[in-house]
Amino acid sequence: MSTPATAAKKKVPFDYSGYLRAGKLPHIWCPGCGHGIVLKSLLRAIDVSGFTKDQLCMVSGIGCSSRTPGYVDFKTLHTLHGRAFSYATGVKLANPELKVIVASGDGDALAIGGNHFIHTCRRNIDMTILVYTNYIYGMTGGQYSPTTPQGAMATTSRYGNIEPVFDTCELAKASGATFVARGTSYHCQELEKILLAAIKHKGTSVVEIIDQCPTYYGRQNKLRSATEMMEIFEKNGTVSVKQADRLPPEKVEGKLLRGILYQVERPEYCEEYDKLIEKVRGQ
Ligand SMILES: Cc1ncc(C[n+]2csc(CCOP(=O)(O)OP(=O)(O)O)c2C)c(N)n1
Ligand code: SF4
Repeated sequence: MSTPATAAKKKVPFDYSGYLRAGKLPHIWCPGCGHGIVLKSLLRAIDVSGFTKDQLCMVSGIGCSSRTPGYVDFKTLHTLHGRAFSYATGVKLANPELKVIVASGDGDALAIGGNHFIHTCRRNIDMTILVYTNYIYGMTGGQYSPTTPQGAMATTSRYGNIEPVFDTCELAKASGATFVARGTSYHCQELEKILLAAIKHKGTSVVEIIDQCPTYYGRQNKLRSATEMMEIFEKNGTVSVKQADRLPPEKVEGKLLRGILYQVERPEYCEEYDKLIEKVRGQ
């Protein structure tokens, strides 16, 4: 199989097939959906991470983004809406040697699963959480989610959403996550690097990924194509942390920051649990 590095050197495309379950394809995603782009960035990151397929476990709840584990040839678990973090915690505690990756939509992670999300971050258990922010509930037909912008249309906000949004990254940081980052489906090579750093981090790493749902968010908000939606991520919706440092504040205001926003070291939950077992056994 060609790795991203060897593929680039040989000028041949990276071969994703070794990481995919051919029998599960074609995937369910609509044309133009961002979730497939994110999967490709993730697989390239995994390829350079050094983790073998058997060392990885991908867990999800329910939603279009939560279908991702079905397509990858790792250990996988497709669970209940909003409960991926609980299952992932169980997997990690039972098998601390596994690298656990959670795929969760903004509805799955922040609405029905919001409580599980904050407590997972608080524990700093070693897992990588991907929050797919497409501003809507995709799978169930376009209801508004905790990240739907104020004023935006959804099937449950026909006159515009009046609810303020969650800042996913601030929420993760405040809850105790030790690695917090943001990327987009437009900046897919940058996303690959962010995901690699997140996978390598020990503790809870949260990566918010801004991606597009052209079918429900796009159509209801007069964004006529996936390209138009991704151009917003590129042109006026986001700015990288590196660029932001060099720009005057008025050019950064109102934009989402991309890149690694926060990283610290703190005791990891499974290790603390093991120490406790040793202590109790020694008494
Ligand atoms: C307990 C429960 N409540 C509601 C649902 C219906 N449901 C399935 S997916 C979903 C929302 C998915 O949206 P999101 O998590 O943002 O992911 P996306 O589809 O946009 O990737 C809902 C409400 C369910 N399956 N189970
Ligand atoms: S409904 Fe939206 S999120 Fe779901 S597959 Fe289609 S474009 Fe993607």
